[in-house]
Amino acid sequence: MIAAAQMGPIARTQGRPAVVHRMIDLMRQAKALGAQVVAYPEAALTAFFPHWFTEDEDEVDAWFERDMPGPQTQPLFDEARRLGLGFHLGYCELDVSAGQKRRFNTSILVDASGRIIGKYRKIHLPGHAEHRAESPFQNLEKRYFEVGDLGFGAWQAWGGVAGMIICNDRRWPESYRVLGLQGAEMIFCGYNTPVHHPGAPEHDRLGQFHNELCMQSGAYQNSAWVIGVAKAGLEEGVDMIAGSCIIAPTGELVARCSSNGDEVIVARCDLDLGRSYRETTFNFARHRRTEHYHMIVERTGATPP
Ligand code: CDV
Repeated sequence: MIAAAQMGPIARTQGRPAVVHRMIDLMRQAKALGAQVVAYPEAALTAFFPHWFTEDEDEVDAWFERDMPGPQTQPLFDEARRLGLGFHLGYCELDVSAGQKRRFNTSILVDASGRIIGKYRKIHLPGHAEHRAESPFQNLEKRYFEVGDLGFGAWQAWGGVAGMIICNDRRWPESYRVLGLQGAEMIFCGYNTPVHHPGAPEHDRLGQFHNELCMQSGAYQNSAWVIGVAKAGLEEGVDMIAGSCIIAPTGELVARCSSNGDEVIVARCDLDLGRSYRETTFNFARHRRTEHYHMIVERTGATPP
């Protein structure tokens, strides 16, 4: 049984202890519903600060975690261990090594003993790096984060193979395919997605449709369960879509949040369901025709798949 723990808005002033308290409450609900693992959203520990511009380095660093677990996140790990529950967590990572400071939009998988078993750093960073003062809100991920340098990894977890993508990654078929090629059976994806697209308001009415469209096709085409988890609701003036959901390898949406706030949903994720697709319709070894993809690339000069 897998749980998705959607989170409602986090105020700019809400500190980590209060957020972790909310997360522990969600974790207990997940356990009570019979979950073996609970998944939290992208950048789950804070408000989604890339919506605001600042040049103050200390202010930026304050949104990041230097250690995981650190003193303020340790209670989450302790409670997971006490409950015997694994979890998926999105957070903003400040990596200081060899005197160099780097910032990533990161997620981890933690097993029931509290051990970090997998780490992913977001690859598809949306938005822009320059200040757009005229915009009602911004997406400054290209300013505050580096492109992830760990690739799309897959790990043995919860009786199968688990992988991670983060928010905008879910719109790109190659994110799922690189995981599918490694046999991923469960793909965790946290997101912070505004209802309004300042650059293309004509897309706004389709936000929820596109959210489901990309995750459902990613699940089906790669024979994997996809667990999509939102940070939702009106956060510091930015309205964000909800609709956290658990999607089967059939492409069917089997559980979906109904609120814009903190909410837990669960689904019994039968990994044999993925196997049946992986061995038939999407048997990559038998049916993929990669040599033809390369012929097209050579003829057209397109980017290789
Ligand atoms: N956090 C994100 O990656 N959000 C993007 C928005 C900015 C379009 C998304 O793809 O949902």
